[in-house]
Amino acid sequence: MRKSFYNNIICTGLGIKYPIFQGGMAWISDATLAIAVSEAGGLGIIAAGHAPGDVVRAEIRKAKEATIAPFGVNIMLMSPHVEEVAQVIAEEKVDVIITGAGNPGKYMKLWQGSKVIPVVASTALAKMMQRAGAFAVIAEGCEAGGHIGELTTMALVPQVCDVVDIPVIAAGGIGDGRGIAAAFMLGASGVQVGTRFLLADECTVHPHYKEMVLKANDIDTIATGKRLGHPVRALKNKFSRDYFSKEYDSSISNEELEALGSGSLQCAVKDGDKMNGCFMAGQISGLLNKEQSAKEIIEEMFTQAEEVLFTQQANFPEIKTVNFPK
Ligand code: TUI
Repeated sequence: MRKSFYNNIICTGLGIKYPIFQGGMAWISDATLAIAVSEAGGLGIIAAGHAPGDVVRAEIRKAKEATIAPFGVNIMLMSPHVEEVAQVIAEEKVDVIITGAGNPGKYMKLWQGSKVIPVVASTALAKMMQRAGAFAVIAEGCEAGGHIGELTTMALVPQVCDVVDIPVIAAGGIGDGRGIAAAFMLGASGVQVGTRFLLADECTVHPHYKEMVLKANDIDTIATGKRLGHPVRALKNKFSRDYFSKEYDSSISNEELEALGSGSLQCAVKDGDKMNGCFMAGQISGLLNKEQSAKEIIEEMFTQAEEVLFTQQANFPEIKTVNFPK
């Protein structure tokens, strides 16, 4: 018998081959990317982001037509269209509903036909979600791109694992097989990966977005938006540096700051405007250096994770075999 990640609770519960979710990235994770990931054996996720209900419904129908594999929809709870999107995903009976940027408690009843997996940034919300009937939770650390909480993945995941009995999926800072192995060691049953899937061939972002992620080094992301209570991690560029300095400028009002941010993500994704766009991406950007198909990404990550955990101790260079004298 060989040890493997497959057929664990996440794989059997959701009907997928690999316990990996593709992050639901606003404006980025469309049906095309979700289909590719689900066809490759992961869980593809369509991000509703700020889109209205009819747009989300069209993406869901597109995915249903293209694949019989399960897929999920991520609803961003700060969206101006949240009520209508909540209704659409209930009507469409999607397999998995992921929630982000808030507490989905009031929708749980409406979504009873689907498996609900909320993103949590604290143990308190994780416990509340277990009580509310969530199938699992995603514990996302602040290494992640986009909207983030306070805690790191390393600190958050084991603490969440200790307070819930439902499966925990780790997210934030996972970009290769070592990250998967580490997540499992912290007690996770699966991983969610965003930034690496930005570089998937099937990801339809503007080529400048991919170029920026490929060029990024370890310290090239910054968390802005703390003053307004909604921190967002993005690549450093003119937009994010300006925004960051304006947060500390008392002559700028909160309304002005809010206005400055609006439309900036779309500007990055659709126009590829390297100066004025908000290129949301995680701290793991610095590790990523190639574009591949979604299938290659998943297979390469799990091959490496298996090597690290099950085959070669050589991958842990500081763990030595020693013969102690008797
Ligand atoms: O939601 C995300 N990441 C996102 S959403 C997004 S769209 C956006 N655009 C412009 C400005 C702001 C957002 C881009 N990236 N990740 C999931 C996530 N959820 N991370 C952290 C949380 C979270 C934080 C606090 C979830 C719940 C929470 O608690 C709320 C409560 O009421 O207890």
